[in-house]
Amino acid sequence: TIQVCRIQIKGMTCTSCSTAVESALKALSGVVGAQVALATEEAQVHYNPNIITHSQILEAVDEAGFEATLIS
Ligand code: 9UX
Repeated sequence: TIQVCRIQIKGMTCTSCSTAVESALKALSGVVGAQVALATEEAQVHYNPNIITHSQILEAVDEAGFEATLIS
């Protein structure tokens, strides 16, 4: 079953930042969809929990250069 998690992302200042984070998320194996909202500093990620954990999702955002915290 596909699950959805919400992530708070700090450090994004422009649309290129949010696009870069969104691309990094979508490139992850196990992630089936991702929307990053610059204004609210939030991302919503649809993922297959059998393939990827939310810690790995947070790690990918950190590696893209931003600070990620799990909301739900
Ligand atoms: Mo533009 Mo966003 O350099 O960091 S990508 S501000």
